[in-house]
Amino acid sequence: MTVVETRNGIATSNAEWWRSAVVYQVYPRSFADSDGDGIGDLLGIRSRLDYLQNLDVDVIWLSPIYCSPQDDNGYDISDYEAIDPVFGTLDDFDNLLADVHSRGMKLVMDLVVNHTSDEHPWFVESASSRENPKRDWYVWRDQPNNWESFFSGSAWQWHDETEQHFLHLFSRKQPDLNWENGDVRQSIYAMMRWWLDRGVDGFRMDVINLISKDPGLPNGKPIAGTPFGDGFPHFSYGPRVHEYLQEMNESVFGGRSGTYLTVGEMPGVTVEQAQRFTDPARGEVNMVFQFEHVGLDHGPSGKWEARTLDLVELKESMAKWQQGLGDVGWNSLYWNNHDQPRAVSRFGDDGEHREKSAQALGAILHLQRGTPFVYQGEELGMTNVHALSIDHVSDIESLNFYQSALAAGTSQESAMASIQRIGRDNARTPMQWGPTGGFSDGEPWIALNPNTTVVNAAAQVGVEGSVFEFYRTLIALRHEVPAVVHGDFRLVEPLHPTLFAFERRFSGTLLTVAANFGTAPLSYPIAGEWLLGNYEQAEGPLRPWEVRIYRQDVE
Ligand code: TEU
Repeated sequence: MTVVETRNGIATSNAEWWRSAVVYQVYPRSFADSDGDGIGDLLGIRSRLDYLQNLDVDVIWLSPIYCSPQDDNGYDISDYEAIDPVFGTLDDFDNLLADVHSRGMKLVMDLVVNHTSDEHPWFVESASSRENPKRDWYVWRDQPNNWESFFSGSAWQWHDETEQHFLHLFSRKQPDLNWENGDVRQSIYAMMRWWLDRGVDGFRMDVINLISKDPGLPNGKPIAGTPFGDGFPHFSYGPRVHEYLQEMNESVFGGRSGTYLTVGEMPGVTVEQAQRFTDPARGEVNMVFQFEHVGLDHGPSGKWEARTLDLVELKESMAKWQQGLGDVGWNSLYWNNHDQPRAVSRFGDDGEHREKSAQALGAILHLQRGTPFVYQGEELGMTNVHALSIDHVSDIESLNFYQSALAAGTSQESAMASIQRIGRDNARTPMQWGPTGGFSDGEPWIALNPNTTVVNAAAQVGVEGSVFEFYRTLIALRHEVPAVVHGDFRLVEPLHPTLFAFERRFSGTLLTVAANFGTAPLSYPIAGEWLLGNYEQAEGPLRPWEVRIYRQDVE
């Protein structure tokens, strides 16, 4: 391995550039529309690269842009090696990639290989007859088990023509691939190499801890009040998942001179499992997306049931992951993405203290150890939608939930309240470029959040004290202060109900980060020299949603 100086002046292996990088997630449908059809596209993204370069992010992760019937907004892929016409062409992609690279940034693709679309030629063949050579590429059974789909209802779909059921953990248009079949795996690895040959810099791997299932596909424990069982223990972290990831890593990245970023999305992953997945010595993935902190406000029956978020639990969870992946492995850091409600609405205060709380959340995340991911609009403090009616809901998960909740006797009001609180459309409204939107000249595919009049990029870029400029400073700190990247982590005052404070220590430097997650003045004296804050520098108690960062030299 070559040893190089990174821009923060620490000698590390350049193969590990992702440790000091900040990733920006683009949800292409909703980022920027160049042709006025109301749907964002590749040319739109290309026209906004100045904005991303100004923010100083290192990597762009694109949610899926492949050919797709768009049943799940592109997470249902019908051709892995073609761009959906709604987003552009392969030429547009190559031009975008070249522009990203010429600006010193990198680009990471979404890899969705737990399932394909039912319109993918592989599935079309597989479904054509029981004798077809690709029959075994998907999971077919005479009898379904009792697993429930993530998107409500049974995880099995009856297929009339060939008189068997097929497995779909997500929508019925997303049949699960059978990873036990070696030809399936080799075809996926070949496709990944095809993208690397085009020049991409890595992959974000969709639900990659679900690819190996318990081969017997046993019933799950019955879930009270439903006809279903909990299949999760049988379809996640299956017996061959490590073997598959090692095989993928070797077959796809082995022998290449380039170095790549890989992040596995892993619902339900534990710290112990994540250690194994991200231990560099095992050659699987660089980091995982874990879900613990975004599950703390879920009730016993799941995400649609509200539970009050407790700051002490949030701190405990985050500290656990910081410690657990401190010596071996690596963390990803995120507050939100295209599946989660907006961070400031969920963890902060999106009313009076929207800007301060968005900044405090930014600091708390970006100053932890790991690779931070910014979801488009988070850097502006974009919020949930709030006034949404079912006629305007677009997301398949929310629509299916609404139907099944009503069928089970839930009131319309209560089902809508759940969707407004935690539905995925909250994150998917168009990027707010200016006071009238600026996303598209046409009618956007999903309505803009009306607060674009006040919450928008034009009002923030270059404006001192804005959420955007604060994020820019946080990203710069990661690039410039080695303790941000490499420092160890210690939570202080773990039981304090409104203080979120921690220390990072590295090579003679101690950083202290302290935030007031409330509005009452909070005394927490910190030693050292002032580095950054989201208010005018002052002594005395922390003001509402104030965050302060101090630096001192230590032994
Ligand atoms: O998400 C997987 C996942 O487990 C959840 O976040 C899921 O979206 C849902 O909200 C559970 O309640 C990934 C993608 O990020 C998501 O957009 C896709 O819909 C899903 O996989 C299927 O590809």
